[in-house]
Amino acid sequence: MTTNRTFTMIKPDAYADGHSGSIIQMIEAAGFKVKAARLLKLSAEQAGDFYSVHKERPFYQDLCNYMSSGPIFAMILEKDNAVADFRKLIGATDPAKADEGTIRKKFAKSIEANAVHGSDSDENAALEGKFFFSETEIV
Ligand code: YYY
Ligand code: MG
Repeated sequence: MTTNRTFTMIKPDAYADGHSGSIIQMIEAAGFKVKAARLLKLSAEQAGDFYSVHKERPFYQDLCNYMSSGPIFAMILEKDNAVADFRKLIGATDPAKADEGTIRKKFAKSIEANAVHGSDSDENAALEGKFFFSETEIV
């Protein structure tokens, strides 16, 4: 089912460095509406659950430690073709490969501290949104 929604997190470094406002500005300027938003700090266990699809990958433990190292800004976003358009807006996972004008090109520090998360499918967008928000928190 296509919902025209995606899920994003502003990751700990980008939040700590004070880039949340600039990142949300880029998101809104690209036509996304914020439907839910929440600032929180994940436990290492919650980060592990969120990224469990990567649990066999060599970077998994570092990623969980990083994602639980400080506050993150979680949001559900809405726009036509949200998942694909948001992936375009954030750019490649590795900021060295991200296109000019993308959020990761502008704010990512490394492949791990790459500023933002973006869902990779409608199915995952729905699951990831539910991980952080109840239906009543989506406005
Ligand atoms: O969806 P996306 O965030 O672009 O990349 P994924 O392949 O799903 O990996 C999730 C997350 O893991 C990535 O944003 C940073 C981290 N990571 C890493 O630290 N080192 C890698 N070689 C690949 C990914
Ligand atoms: Mg991914």
